[in-house]
Amino acid sequence: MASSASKFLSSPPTIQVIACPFSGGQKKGGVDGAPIALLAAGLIGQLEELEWKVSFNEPLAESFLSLKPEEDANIGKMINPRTVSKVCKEVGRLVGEATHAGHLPLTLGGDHSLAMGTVSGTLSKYPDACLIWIDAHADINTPLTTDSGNLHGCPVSFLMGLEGTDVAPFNEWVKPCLAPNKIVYIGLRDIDSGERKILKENKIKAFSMHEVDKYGIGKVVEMALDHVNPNRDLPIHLSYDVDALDPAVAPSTGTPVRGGLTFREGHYICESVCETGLLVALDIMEVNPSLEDPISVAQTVAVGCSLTRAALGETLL
Ligand SMILES: [Mn+2]
Repeated sequence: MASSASKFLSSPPTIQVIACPFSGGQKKGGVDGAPIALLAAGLIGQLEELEWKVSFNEPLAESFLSLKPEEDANIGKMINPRTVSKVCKEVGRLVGEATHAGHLPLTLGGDHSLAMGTVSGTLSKYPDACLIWIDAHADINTPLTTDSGNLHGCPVSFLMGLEGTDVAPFNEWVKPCLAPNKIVYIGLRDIDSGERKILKENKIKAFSMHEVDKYGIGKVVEMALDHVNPNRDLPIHLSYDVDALDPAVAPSTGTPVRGGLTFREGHYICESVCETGLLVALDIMEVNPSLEDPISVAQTVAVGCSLTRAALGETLL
């Protein structure tokens, strides 16, 4: 039986793999190929070797994942709003189902807009859970502050119910469920000016690469946990965007930014969260197997798998 399983899960500890081949939260094709690539790299067998029971949803059907462009015109600046809303709502339902069954949902994106669904699903079961967001970006633009209109840059603002997010079709199902003191970021280094203001005004805790350099990753993870989980007794949702890693480590992703986490820093975060025994949900987002040469793609997919294993019990010794 998986020794890394958190005390919140039922027995036998079970991972529910939710494969979301979805790219509608941003403009580059290919991120929808990530779940299949991660699975083809042997991820399920690797988790079984860590002694988890693994159940697997059929990937969300292609027909479900897009609308005809004429059916999904922009709303304000938001691109593909109806599709993103519909897909995230369904992902939220699946994550909610898994968590209520006492299983650990492992959501394989897809782009990071999906976290609107995954975090909603986790908080429906564990309203006191905290969120650890590993990313180069804060993903906290609102429909009012976004420049690009890409909803993968906005999920956190919807979860918090910030000004501008009370908008159809999202307000038909997204509940403002995340308090600003329940999230912590690690890895940030590319923040829009509107986001910088939001982070400041809401006193949201963020450890950028500057703090990683200054304190080292061990201290940063400890301070991050101290902020959102001071007594180490609350459930943790870990939402991991592989673009937090340096492009030398994870090159095949849609919005790479230089100066990111090293291979070990990236894995250390996962190992430390696992060691808390509090992990209840995991997202692995933004692997895009179509952007780079085959070697870089294989490297990025392999890192997606190894981060997942590290969060779910793999240790170096
Ligand atoms: Mn992201």
